Amino acid sequence: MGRDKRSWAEPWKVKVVEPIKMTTLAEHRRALTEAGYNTFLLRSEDVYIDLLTDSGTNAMSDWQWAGMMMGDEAYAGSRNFYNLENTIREYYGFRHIVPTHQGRGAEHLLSQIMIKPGDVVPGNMYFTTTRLHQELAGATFVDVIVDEAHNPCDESPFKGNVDLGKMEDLIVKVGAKKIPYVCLAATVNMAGGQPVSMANAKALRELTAKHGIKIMMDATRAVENAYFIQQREPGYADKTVREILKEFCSYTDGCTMSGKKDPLVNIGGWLAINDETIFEEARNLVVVYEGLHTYGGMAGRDMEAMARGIVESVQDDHMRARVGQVEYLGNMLIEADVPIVRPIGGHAVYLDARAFYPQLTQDQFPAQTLAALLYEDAGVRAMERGIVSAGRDPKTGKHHYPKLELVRLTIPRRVYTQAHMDVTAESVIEVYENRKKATGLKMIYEPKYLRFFQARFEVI
Ligand code: P70
Repeated sequence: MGRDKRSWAEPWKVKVVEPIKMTTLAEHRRALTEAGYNTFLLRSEDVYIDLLTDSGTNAMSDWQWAGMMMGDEAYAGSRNFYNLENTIREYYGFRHIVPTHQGRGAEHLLSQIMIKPGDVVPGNMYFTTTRLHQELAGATFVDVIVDEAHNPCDESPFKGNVDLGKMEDLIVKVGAKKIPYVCLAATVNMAGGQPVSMANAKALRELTAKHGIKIMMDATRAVENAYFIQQREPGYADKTVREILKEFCSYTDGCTMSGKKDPLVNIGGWLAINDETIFEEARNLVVVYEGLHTYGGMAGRDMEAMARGIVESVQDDHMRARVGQVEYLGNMLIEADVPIVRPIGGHAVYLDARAFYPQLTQDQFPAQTLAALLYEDAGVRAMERGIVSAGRDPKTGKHHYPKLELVRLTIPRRVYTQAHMDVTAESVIEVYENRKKATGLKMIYEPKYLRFFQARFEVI
């Protein structure tokens, strides 16, 4: 076998372990009822394998932990801030950095500064917090992702791409003045962790430049996006993930960032922007909502850990093992004919709940049902990404009915082993075999904002 054909394996070994409780079926049933069939309301202690999210659940390296001891906890001008700022400039290439406590802090600042009431913000599929901040600032979100993204079976390699035709039509329809920026997410979480190609980013840059529209990237998983470009896009196989990331960012004007994903930490984020004026406003506004502009809600040690995490995140071997583990789980499910979103995404495997439960209408919450049944079976916690997550239209008050009705098995970085993936696949396959028995759920409590976090359900 050629050296380059061999299996991936983690480029690290384990130094510290955290015991997990081995839970029972009776315990799952009790916990599930108490949590109102919402996996967000389960206690972590009641979970065996936690695939709720890859957000803030990363394991840090010894080098990052060593950095935690180097925290400069000065109120102003911490050396860790300058290290973080330089690292972001070097790896992502943006000029100005405003630190925030996490991604939605950056989304809040960006939306408040750039959006005027009545504006329109196009994006390659919505993300929950991102769209809400745009709406709270007075904008309407318009989805301009390619149609393939809405079809779980379509195998196109770049299902995160922006449909440039939809984008042009929107510019003609509402006028460029009403579009402060395009929100370009790479990868696209709600589409199944699907990437955007370099060619698409470049073409979007050319189109928006003609109209004076900015591109603000959601860079939360842009390193995973860069890895997919290396693997799938002609001309990039010999470039490093690090080089590809920087080129991709060069077609955009700035980014919001949830540091809790790619950058391998448990908390943190930032807003990056090349424009001087927007930067000055953001640096001013951050002191109102987050903290001084040299910490933005993070401790000095958090900023140091994130700076070091960025350096580790772009290593090719890290990315190969990271995405390799997600693909390992996904391929086991494909072999067992379990319906999942294809191609397999960067941070998660997405189960197609509509295909599991054709007997349920979308109002009976198929994905919420599947997430609950999966937890009941084996204590594996997943996340609903369907109608509950999509929420309601703020104007009409009606449910959004997303085409995708998914359950996300999200893999934390450097946390679980291949054996955990095996156990997870066995449980998913069992739940799939019992699919005819599912009767759906009824929502009995619905909060106003981001309802999926706190909603409660009962079995029908
Ligand atoms: C997840 C997390 C966070 C996120 C993201 C993208 C593409 C921004 C953010 C916000 C956590 C989450 C958030 C809302 C609903 C469910 C889960 N995604 N952009 O699990 O960043 O959380 O740091 O404020 O994926 O996917 P932050």
